[in-house]
Amino acid sequence: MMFNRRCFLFALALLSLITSLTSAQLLENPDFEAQSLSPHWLANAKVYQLDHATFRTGQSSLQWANNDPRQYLHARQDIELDPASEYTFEAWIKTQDVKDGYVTIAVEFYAGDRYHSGTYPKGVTGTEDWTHVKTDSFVLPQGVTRAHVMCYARRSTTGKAWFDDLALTEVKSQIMHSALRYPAYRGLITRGQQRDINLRVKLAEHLPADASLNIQLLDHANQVIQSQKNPVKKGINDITIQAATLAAGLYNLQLRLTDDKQNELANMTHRINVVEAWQLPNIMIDEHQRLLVDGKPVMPIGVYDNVNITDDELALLQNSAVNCVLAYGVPNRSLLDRLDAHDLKLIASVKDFFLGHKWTPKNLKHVDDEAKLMRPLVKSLRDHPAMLAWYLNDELPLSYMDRFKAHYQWVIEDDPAHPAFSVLMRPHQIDRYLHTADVLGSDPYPLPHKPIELAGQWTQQTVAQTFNARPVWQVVQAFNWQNYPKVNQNQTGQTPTQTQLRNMIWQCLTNGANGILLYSLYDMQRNPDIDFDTYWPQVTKILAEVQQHSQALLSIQSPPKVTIPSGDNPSLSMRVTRWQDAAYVFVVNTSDKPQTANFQINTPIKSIQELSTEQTLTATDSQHWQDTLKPLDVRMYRITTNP
Ligand SMILES: [Ca+2]
Repeated sequence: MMFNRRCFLFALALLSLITSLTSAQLLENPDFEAQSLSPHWLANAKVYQLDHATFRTGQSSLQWANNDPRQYLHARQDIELDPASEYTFEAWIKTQDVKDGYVTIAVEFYAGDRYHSGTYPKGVTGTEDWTHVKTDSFVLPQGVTRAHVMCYARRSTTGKAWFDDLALTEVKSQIMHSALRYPAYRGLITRGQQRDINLRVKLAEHLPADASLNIQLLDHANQVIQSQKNPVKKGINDITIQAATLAAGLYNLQLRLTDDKQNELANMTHRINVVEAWQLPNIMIDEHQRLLVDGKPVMPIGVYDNVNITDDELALLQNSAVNCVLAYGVPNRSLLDRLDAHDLKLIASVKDFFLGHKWTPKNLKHVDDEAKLMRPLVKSLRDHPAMLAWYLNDELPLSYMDRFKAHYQWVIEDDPAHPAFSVLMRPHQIDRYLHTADVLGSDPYPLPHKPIELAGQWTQQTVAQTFNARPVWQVVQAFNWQNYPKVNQNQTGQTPTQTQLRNMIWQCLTNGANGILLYSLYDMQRNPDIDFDTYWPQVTKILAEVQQHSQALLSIQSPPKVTIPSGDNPSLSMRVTRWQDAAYVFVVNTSDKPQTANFQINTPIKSIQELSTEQTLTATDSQHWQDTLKPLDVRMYRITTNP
């Protein structure tokens, strides 16, 4: 039993981590300057090697050498493409004595594991110096979920060749992205409290001049209640739509982007749902991007685990600041009962109900089965008091976009009372996922191979990409990469120390996250460099501190202005709030060197206390104080001010 469970845990964890190693760029290691081809390039060493003597730029290239015409091997990289965008793929190729074919590049598309189609530019043969090879621009065919870019030689080709300076470029992105900033959460407006609708529209670089946005508000009978036309520009457009007094009911806000001849360039519909105050769900997201449970703001403090979590483990969590569990596997009522008995809530995973990926349930054989399996499950658990949210997507790529939207729509229809959460691993394109979930997050796992600042940088990008219209719940590394040898090219790792874990969590919080989840409980139980009994008390201490300050963090009272003079301390991040009768300033030093900061506040200081040490500080003058933060330290000041 134990053995089976471990395998299960490992398999699920791997799914989540396999793709996390890739970063924001479209291709990894496109110039072959990294130390090894793996993990980004899958290339058979029989014919593919890094060559440090021949290269177009930098200090290396990819060499292909083949004497056996029966040997037909590819070097490839899996990539994520957006169905709404158009791309090109190009490379430089040098050849030597290439015969019976040519050396080239290609992009191949797959529907699940089934080959769908590809784009195959003509390549280079004979002996040629560096030659540019490029595909025509292409889009993702319908139904395709995966794509590979390839460097290879056609079947039966022999000789030697080099590849360098590859580029996969998005030549035309989706022209319009839009989100409601009010009412942001599922378009919910409480009748009688309505105010102007606030819409953010982001328009691509290739927007024609004199484009305009036609906006109509339609009621459930498709009667136009309101209509307006706005001129728009490239980039961000914030548009206000005056709210007429609306009766309770469903409305559609229809956007049509047109050029100067009234040709439609794009369209989008946002749902508006006017409800009576008593109809608001007990669990929801408010307009400040906070989770509300029974009307009160709550900071989700969670851990990843799975549906087989034991009662002993739940008891352990109950005695900590953890208030929710994200459980991999198919959720069930008995799990919810057990969580409820331990005062914990569930983020229930339905992330696997997609056709055509590695973890698709075996009984899901056709795309229609997704709804047949997922919707009854959602309906069967939605009334359980331990339900907190639905987990819709764990790092699946953009090619699933139409189905992300469908799954989200099912949750909205089948369970209006719980938000939907998705975690992505490319924070720079999270705006594409705005209409696939109510809550978004990203999962930087930087240590020890990447800078610890990644935790804050990803959070900042994620918050910016959601237009402040979605709460951001961040996933924080609490595992050692050595637990994942297959995807860890360095084969080394290190569990974040107490100082590093605290630092990463507070980087997320100071950059705008309103929830955090640790990845993962099962990793903490198997990290090779620190045993669980030593680590868990350190973790609970950090989480208790987050919980202690969660009401101050989530407070929406207008805060004072606190600044650190520019040029000073770029490695500090800060969140300033006001709660009850004091101002709170949370500051993180992401540097491994001490940092001295001079803080300025726009209101006269009466007293300053540093909360993690309970130390009283003395202000430099009525509006300044100075403090030195140790390497990777987090300081939290409670400041009372004179009126
Ligand atoms: Ca190179």
